[in-house]
Amino acid sequence: MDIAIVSRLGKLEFMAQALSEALPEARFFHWPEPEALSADIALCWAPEPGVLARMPNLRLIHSIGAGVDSILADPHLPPVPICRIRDEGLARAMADYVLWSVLYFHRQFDRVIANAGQHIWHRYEQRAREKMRVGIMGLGSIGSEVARVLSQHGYPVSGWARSRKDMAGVDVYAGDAELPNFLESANVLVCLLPLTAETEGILNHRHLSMLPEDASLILCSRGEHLVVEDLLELVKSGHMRGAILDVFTSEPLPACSPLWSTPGILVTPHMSGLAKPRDIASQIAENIARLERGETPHSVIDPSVGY
Ligand code: OXD
Repeated sequence: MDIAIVSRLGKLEFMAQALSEALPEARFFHWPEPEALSADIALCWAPEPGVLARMPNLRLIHSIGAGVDSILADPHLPPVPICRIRDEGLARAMADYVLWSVLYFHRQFDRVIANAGQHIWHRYEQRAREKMRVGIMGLGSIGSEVARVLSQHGYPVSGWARSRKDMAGVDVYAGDAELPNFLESANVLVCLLPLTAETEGILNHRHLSMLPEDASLILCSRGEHLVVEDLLELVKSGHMRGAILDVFTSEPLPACSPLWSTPGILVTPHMSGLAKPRDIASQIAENIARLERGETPHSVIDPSVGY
């Protein structure tokens, strides 16, 4: 079994040990080593467009993350299954990140931390939890876990997805027609959408200005969902209270980005959910074993919808 690691980010060394332990029989090649082109399986993160189409023996493309947008960005993908990582640990880690972020705004740590920098002692009136409605965009495996954890903590939770779903304790809105009603009630908006042609730029002036006054944004999906200038304008004008941003179109976020220094905006380094290399490698190994047995691998995505 020959496995190619295909990534513009290099050899993905952090995965090396876990992969060789989970797949002891496999031989690994790193694109652009020429042997990578004969591989049976490609493990990818942001592959260079066109490379996968040059692999005639390819039977499976596997993302090493939950997102597949950087793979689907290749217009010349060969017709083989594409799988993603689906990890409870990752969903739980993202739920922790979102819970922390909601508490940060709810308990006004954003204001208190800014005041502390100027040695200002000011105790804010505490806002009732019931008045902090959290709106979650994207109700896949990660969004559902985040919704579950937040509602367990007593927050009113709404969710928005492409199609209707039934979720205990969550007011679900579906499709474009229900997006305005969903946004109008979200005091904290959490974006966990997959990146597709329909969702790119969805966090724009029109949609963000539908949020109630003083609302905040938590972005841990993809930087491409957000129109940065629109957020900056709404935060500076005071319509929005602030944002916690974990993902950016260019990572690491360049030092010159105004996001670093705009009051109310907190930048974190794409840390909201990091699956453990061993968990990633064992899912990949399990999917390869399924393929060998002629079974459908787990977490195959549908390229026509983008996730
Ligand atoms: C992922 C990510 O897609 O970390 O797994 O963004």
